[in-house]
Amino acid sequence: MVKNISWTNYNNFVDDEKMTNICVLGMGYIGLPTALLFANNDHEVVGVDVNHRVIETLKNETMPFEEEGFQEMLDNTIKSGSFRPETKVEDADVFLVAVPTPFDTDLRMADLKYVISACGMITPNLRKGNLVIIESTIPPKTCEKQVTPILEESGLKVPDDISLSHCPERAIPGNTLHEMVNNDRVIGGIDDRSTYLTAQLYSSFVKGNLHLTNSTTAEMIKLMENTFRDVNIALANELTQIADDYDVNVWEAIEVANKHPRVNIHTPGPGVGGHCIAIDPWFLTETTNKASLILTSRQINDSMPKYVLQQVKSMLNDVEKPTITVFGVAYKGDIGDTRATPALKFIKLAEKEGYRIKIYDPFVGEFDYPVLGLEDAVEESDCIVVLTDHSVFKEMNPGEFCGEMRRLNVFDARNVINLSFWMKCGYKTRIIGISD
Ligand code: SAJ
Repeated sequence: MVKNISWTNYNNFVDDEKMTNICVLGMGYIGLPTALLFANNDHEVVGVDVNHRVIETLKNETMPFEEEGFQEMLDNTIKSGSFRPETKVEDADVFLVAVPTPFDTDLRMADLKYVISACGMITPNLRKGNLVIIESTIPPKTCEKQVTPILEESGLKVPDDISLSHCPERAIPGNTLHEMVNNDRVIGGIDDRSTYLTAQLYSSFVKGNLHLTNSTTAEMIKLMENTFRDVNIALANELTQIADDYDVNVWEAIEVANKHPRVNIHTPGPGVGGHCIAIDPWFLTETTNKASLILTSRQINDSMPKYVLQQVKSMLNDVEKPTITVFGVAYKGDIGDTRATPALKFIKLAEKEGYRIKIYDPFVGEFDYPVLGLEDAVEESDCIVVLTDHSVFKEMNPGEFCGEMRRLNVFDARNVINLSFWMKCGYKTRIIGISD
């Protein structure tokens, strides 16, 4: 049963355990911020990654990615010695695994190779009394069935000698620091002692509530949250297509429907990207044959790049081999992350139609296709297609580059552009979910 933390109960299980030294495996978007927060809150943290380049970058006191607030924390904790980046696992009181869980696209299930390998790296350093925490997103029963046997290769027993918990991260990229500190956390131990130890540890920096449960429930809760969002976005995307048939402005309809106290329809768009929302529903459903709504929602969201392309095609009927400029390939606004971005599918489908593609994204450096400066990207273009809700697109004045374009068309798959600016310049405009 999920219960709020009770420190009375907690005292029955935990007797001032020493949890000062933490070894965090995986210095990515979650592991590194988590390591820095512990190091900033009275722990001695070793941050381990098998990628030597990442460790070198950290040793030079540079964040490998941008997230507000963490550069300063890295400077301070490296200087004070409370955070040390290393390539090898070291003895510790607590081992925290925050490595990626890739999606196996052929099998449509979680690929646990990094979690398994990280647990294997810990095993030689395990001592009686250690706590192991898995933060990586994992399918239900992974702690019990996959992690426990690996840790027991040490000769120690889970949970008698080693405590084990799942404590999924729930912070949103772009606002990681605020959400890691202020969001509620779910903590699920393999037994009560594991749960309480983990709660004690996270209470050093988490200001939100700690919800205590068992490991399998925690694994499922994390996947349910992201699946809820995926299904809700799919509903918005399906309603958009239905509204188009009725010539209804779906944005207005959703806004008014959401005034109802118990309705909260999400926002339609060109599809769902990132490493979480588009993937976690597959982790939840990989061993069940009872999922239908969840899988249909995945299909709807995956079909959105095609829907956007159909709309763009209808604007360019009379143009032979059009050149289109994609505005935004990041999977969402104001970040440079392109993991599983729906823009990639849109671009590949458009190329198959014989379109020439140019890309502008002020946040993205590296991508599967060249990312150009604004002027190059719009030169001789027949249509701009907005796929990401970057703030810069909201106030962009197209007057500055009208002259570079061959034809003045814009399709906005995020409903972010300032229509009056574009219409004033003579653009033919279309927005997803708003019929002509
Ligand atoms: N999107 C829509 N319509 C919406 C909301 C989002 O089309 O109404 C699209 C976005 O454009 C993006 C994708 O969905 O392509 C996912 O973006 P997101 O902002 O919904 O989520 P992520 O993947 O950045 O982060 C999610 C968060 N989960 C929830 O909000 C339930 C975050 O709290 C999790 O920590 C993160 O997944 C994770 O790591 O699991």
